[in-house]
Amino acid sequence: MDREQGQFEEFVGRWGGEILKLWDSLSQEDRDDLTKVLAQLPLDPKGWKSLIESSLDHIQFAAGDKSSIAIVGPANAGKSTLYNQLIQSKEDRAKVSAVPGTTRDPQESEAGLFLIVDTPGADAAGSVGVVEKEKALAVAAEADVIVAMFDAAHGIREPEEALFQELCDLKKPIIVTLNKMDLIGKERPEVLGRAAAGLGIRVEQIIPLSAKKGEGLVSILVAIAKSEPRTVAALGKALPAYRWDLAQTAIGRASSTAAAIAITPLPFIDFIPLLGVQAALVLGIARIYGEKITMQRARELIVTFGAGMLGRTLFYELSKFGGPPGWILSAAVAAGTTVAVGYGAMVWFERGVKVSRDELKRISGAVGETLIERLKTMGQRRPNRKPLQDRVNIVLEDIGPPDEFDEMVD
Ligand SMILES: Nc1nc2c(ncn2[C@@H]2O[C@H](COP(=O)(O)OP(=O)(O)OP(=O)(O)O)[C@@H](O)[C@H]2O)c(=O)[nH]1
Ligand SMILES: [Mg+2]
Repeated sequence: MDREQGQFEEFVGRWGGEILKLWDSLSQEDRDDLTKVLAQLPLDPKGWKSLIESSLDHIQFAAGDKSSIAIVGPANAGKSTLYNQLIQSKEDRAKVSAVPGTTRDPQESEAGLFLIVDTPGADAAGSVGVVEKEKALAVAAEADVIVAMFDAAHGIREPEEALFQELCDLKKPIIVTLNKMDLIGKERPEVLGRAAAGLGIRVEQIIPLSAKKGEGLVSILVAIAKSEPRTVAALGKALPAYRWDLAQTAIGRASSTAAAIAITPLPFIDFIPLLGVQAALVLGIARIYGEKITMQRARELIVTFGAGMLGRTLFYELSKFGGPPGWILSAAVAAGTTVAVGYGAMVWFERGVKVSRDELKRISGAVGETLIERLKTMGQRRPNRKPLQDRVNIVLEDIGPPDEFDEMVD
């Protein structure tokens, strides 16, 4: 066995099934690429651990292929309405009606992405209700992600609580949504608060929705993408209209990961893992746009965008900003360049054009400056990775996408 192989085995041993599955799913070419990178890294368990923890979910986003999302909830909550909003093919449309219990069997769209399931509502009685609930739970148990939908007008009562508990027991990522919010007036906060209390979760964990009006759809998709990064490529494929939003979620995620990696003291040169995250981001964005590219190609694109130069320029520019602590500077440069690379990739795959270096410089500069300003409150000392990652995420969400890019896709 050669040295690379041995290193990889040890690496896998530590991180178990997750990585092994991912490794199996890669092409030989990608494996060779990765092996080359691994061979350059010294085997320091501490370095590995923090690096892998930071980037595992991001790798999953780039390489994962999960695609079944079950919409589960009491009868008449609006599950079929949401399903219809999300699927493309008109022939697959589910029947929607005011009569509870309209959907009797699980149905899937062509992409195999959304399974919709009925469960008996509060007033369901007799054997039909029980059978349906069993069908629902069986489908939910097979799904990669569960969207648990409740009815805002009906509220959370004992049967909903019981259903939610059973869904939680499946130990899958669950997105909770409260539908028919259009029927709720100014008592919105109370309705959301009561629902959260009834389900035993925080208000922020509930996504308010009006499936009928199509309000809140993006929030649901983004929540799915965040809770199970391995669904992102499938979501992009099935829902082209939302690719832009999905790609942005991916950029936010990669950039905060990049910031966290940049402040992790690693016994090797930090551009290697950073480049890895950026390559994974480009790969992931390509997959959102339905294009399969190799790791090698992703790296070539990053070079095409001029990211290396960007990092150095940005480092120089930002260090002039009142001499921020080193960790802030590293985080800002890493996140700023990753955002720029991500937007470069988005525009590349969406429109087939290359964004100018000046434009990328402007974007990374703006993101970097804002981060320096906003991270100062975290103090002089280098924080832990997770709080930093969370903070960077919040700042990036506040900044939003660069205006020009929004115009470009309109
Ligand atoms: N006001 C309002 N009505 C909605 C909304 N979503 C769905 N509805 C209505 O609620 C009723 C039930 O919708 P469906 O989509 O059939 O609900 P379901 O959960 O699939 O119902 P079953 O298949 O019977 O379990 C229909 O009359 C829909 O038009 C919404 O966001 N707002
Ligand atoms: Mg239905």
